[in-house]
Amino acid sequence: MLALGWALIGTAGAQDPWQTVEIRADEYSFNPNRILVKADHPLELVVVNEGHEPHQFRSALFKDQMVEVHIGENVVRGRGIEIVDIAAGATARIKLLSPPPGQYDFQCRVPSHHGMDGMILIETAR
Ligand SMILES: [Cu+2]
Repeated sequence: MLALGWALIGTAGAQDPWQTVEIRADEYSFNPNRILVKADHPLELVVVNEGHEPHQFRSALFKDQMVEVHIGENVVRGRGIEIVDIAAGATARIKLLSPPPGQYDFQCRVPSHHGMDGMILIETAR
């Protein structure tokens, strides 16, 4: 259960629903590649690798944040996770409890994967 996964780093308020955004990766793009969400509300990025090659989801957004990444049965939780590697056919669920406002690039930097770029715009909630 989600709540258990977050138990170590605090619990999102019951009134604070998750913002879930699905992003599909393939050769060689992310779709969508422009994402708009609200700051300070829990965010789950579901990155689905629909391609035939491994892809990455990298973002400076994760740099100073506590992030929880689920890929299949594997869960990694920590601060400073900047690169999430996603095998062909796999799905990574990347969770942040309180995304900070700002504009954050994301990309895949596997050599020759040019064009796999995008942007997450996190707006201050009103
Ligand atoms: Cu790639």
